[in-house]
Amino acid sequence: MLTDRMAEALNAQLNAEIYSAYLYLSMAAFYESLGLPGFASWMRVQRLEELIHALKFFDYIVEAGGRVLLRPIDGPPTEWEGALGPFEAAYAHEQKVTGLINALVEVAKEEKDDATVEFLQWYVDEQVEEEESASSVVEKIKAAGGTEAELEKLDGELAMRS
Ligand code: OFO
Repeated sequence: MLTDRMAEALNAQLNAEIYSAYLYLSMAAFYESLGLPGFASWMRVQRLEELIHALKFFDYIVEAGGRVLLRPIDGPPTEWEGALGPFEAAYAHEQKVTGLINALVEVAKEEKDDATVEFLQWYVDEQVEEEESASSVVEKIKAAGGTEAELEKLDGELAMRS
């Protein structure tokens, strides 16, 4: 059984994961507007990953005897600087989410909730991948040097993400 504090913290993270999905969908829309469908496709896939993260919280709260409470989702930004802007923002966002997950682990430890500490380990590991996948694309965009041909090549590569 979750304590009230633990259930509240898990619900807040469920909300944050849905916000992440909304943010990445907004980035997909931005890339569509730049004529970079491969970049947009990468962001659409990321949006689905975030919904999976959210649903894992949903299921866990229910299984652990808590109540899921869906809250309003903040509106995401809609404009960034060029092709690099969204991925730089995505990397910064994932670093922030890592901090949120770490704080959640601390709450679970303070609540002496071993099951939730164990459940959260999946997210601790996942955040290492999340940061890496955003930062690796930041590096690729920088390496492309902003030329049209290189960006198009990278667009084709990012379109492969499934
Ligand atoms: Fe859910 O990991 Fe990204 O935000």
